[in-house]
Amino acid sequence: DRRPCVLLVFGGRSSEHEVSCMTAREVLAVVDRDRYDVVAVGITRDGRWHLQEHGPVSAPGALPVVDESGTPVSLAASRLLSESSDGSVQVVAEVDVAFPLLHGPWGEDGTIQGLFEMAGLRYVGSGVLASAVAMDKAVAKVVFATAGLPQLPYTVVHASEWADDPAAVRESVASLHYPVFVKPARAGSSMGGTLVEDDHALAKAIALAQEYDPKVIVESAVEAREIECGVLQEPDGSTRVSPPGEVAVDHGAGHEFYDFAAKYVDGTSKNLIPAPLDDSDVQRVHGKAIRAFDALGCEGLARVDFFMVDDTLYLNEVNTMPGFTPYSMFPQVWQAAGVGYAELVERLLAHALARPTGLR
Ligand code: G1L
Repeated sequence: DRRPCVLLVFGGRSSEHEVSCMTAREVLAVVDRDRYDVVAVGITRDGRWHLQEHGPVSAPGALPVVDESGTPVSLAASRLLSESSDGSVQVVAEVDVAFPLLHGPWGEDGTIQGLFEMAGLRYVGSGVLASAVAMDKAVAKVVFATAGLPQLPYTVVHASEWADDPAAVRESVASLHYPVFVKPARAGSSMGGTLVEDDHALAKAIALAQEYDPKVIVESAVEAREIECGVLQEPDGSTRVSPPGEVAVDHGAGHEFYDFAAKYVDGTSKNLIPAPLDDSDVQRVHGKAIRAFDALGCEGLARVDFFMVDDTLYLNEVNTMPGFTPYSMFPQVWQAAGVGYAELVERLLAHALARPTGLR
């Protein structure tokens, strides 16, 4: 009988359009064509869907983007459709499983999952609720606290509070003790964040974060190791946790973040995999990672990030759409567990195909 048809969706309206395109190239290169048919659809920055017969395109030396010369398509239930200029509609593919390589930083997350739910289509990764909650760090923190997961002290700054009573905001931030880290509550990547040493620099940092999201998080900024681990769900619903990895933070020249090339292109960033931790710490990371995964109701996969201060592990965040090039932390920690990139893609598809549609 026919092979299951995988719909790879990438690009999109987010600031991570090119990252998504780079990731799509890598995934397209490893999907097993003996087991799956594959159709790729790119979403332009303004939201139009185009068939990508040759994958994302790029000029030499430039980052890849969606090929806008591809046939315009739309999704109707599990059918991918194209419309001719005379108005007639063709079925491009009967889709069995969607693989969304997308990420919406303005509260959009969970939206494409909602589209797939309404279409009755299986898809890779977490559902509507877990995707949306994981994207909103302020909401996620409430859920984690209820699950008994330790977190660094933080406060949420709503736009109206900051506008109406900045003195009260300054006071609650001061009670966290400086330095603090100011960041947008919902943002795809590390954009819009500032390390703030004292009260004088707070207003500028909040204004920057508000360019990305009117809801802002201020968090106590302590020197900490950054420990991350991968969670992968088997088709039977059981979960596996990878060896933890460690992000090597450059405390030197104010490089709080890696540069773009190190993170996505050549893998020269200094991740330590596995993280140098003793067995009991690894066990604690694993237990908290599963608790966090379950607290949000994640499905398929997630990367769970921690801060480690002395011996204390604080949950930082859960990423339901982690960086997914072969150089990203999530594929790397699974590589360390003996699960290579192609096998990782295969497992995600197998998990998604084994899942029922509708209420779970
Ligand atoms: F579908 C998965 F597997 F859940 C999934 C979806 C998206 C995994 C990883 C990602 N990541 C990305 O799409 C991105 C990091 C390239 C964002 Cl633009």
